[in-house]
Amino acid sequence: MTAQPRLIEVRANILKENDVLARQLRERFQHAGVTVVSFVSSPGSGKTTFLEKLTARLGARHRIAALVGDLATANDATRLQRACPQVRQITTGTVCHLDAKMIAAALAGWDIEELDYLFIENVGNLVCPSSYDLGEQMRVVLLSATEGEDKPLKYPTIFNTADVAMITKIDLADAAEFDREAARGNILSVRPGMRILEVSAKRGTGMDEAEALFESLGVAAGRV
Ligand SMILES: Nc1nc2c(ncn2[C@@H]2O[C@H](COP(=O)(O)OP(=O)(O)O)[C@@H](O)[C@H]2O)c(=O)[nH]1
Ligand SMILES: [Mg+2]
Repeated sequence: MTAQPRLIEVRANILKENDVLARQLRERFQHAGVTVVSFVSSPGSGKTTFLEKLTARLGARHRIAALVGDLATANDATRLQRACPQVRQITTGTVCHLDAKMIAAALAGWDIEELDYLFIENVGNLVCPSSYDLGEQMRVVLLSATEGEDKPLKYPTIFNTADVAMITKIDLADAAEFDREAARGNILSVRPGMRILEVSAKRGTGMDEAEALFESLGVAAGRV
């Protein structure tokens, strides 16, 4: 029998280590009563814009914090700070995703027992983040109206590892000749029954429904 290439072995070990750490994080979050939601998408799909608007709404009634990941710069943390003062930027250098170890390190010094919600913006990428559990309770994958309807078919794994899909920049759908029904069909063909939201963070379209979803998540968990 041919031996497994070493690279595959190392990768399997890294993922296993991440899963163990993510499980510990999930237990810690549950124990602390904090609802943790992560957001994944390609760069520029509108994660930070959506989070700016969502945290402004939820922040009026709940204690919220955010972690944001990028290869470089603290731009997103600076943007989010206005609506969500408790925010930390994770800069990954050359790494194309966040992992459970980075989340655990970024939480150092925070009393998560004091939080109702923790939002995590992953590094913009439709590939790498799918393999890394962050201990979150819900993962939301964003697809903007300017990216094309076929992305769920090309990047099925990220849609399969997410719980909810959010079509963003819906205000640009007509200009981009974005076929909403085709996009929904593609999402559902990859992940039958997946909940799909349509939003425009700029115009406010769909934001009530999005806010209600996160409210219900906290209430269902008995946390807020
Ligand atoms: N028209 C429109 N533009 C948006 C919307 N949401 C975000 N954008 C724009 O899309 C660009 C990327 O948004 P950003 O939130 O930084 O995306 P991220 O990289 O996924 O965090 C920015 O120029 C935003 O102003 C939206 O709902 N409608
Ligand atoms: Mg961003």
